[in-house]
Amino acid sequence: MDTTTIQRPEIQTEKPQLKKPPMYKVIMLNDDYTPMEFVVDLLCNLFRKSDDEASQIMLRIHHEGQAVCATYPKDIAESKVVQVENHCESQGHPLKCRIEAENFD
Ligand code: TYC
Repeated sequence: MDTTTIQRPEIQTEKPQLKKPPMYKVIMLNDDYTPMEFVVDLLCNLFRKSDDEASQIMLRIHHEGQAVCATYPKDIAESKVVQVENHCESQGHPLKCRIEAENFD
């Protein structure tokens, strides 16, 4: 009888490590000219906030100078900034926003 052992190739049992994409905060800045109602509408329409949440974020920006509106992967965060600023410019408002990397582990 042939007693040769057949060596099986190692079977990889570990799952491939799928990394979450780094996230970026969209931070909206205060100014003295953009109407409060316009900012609330913008937060509802572009960031899908409820009326209540949009009002809270708008007031935080107004009182503290800036606030985080939402976090997204980098390309989406950048495109939100462009959408916000294009919309504001088209309506004659100076509102600005910027992105900032979240702290990564
Ligand atoms: N400070 C503005 C006002 O008194 C309101 C405002 C809020 C403007 C948030 C910009 O990102 C902003 N009309």
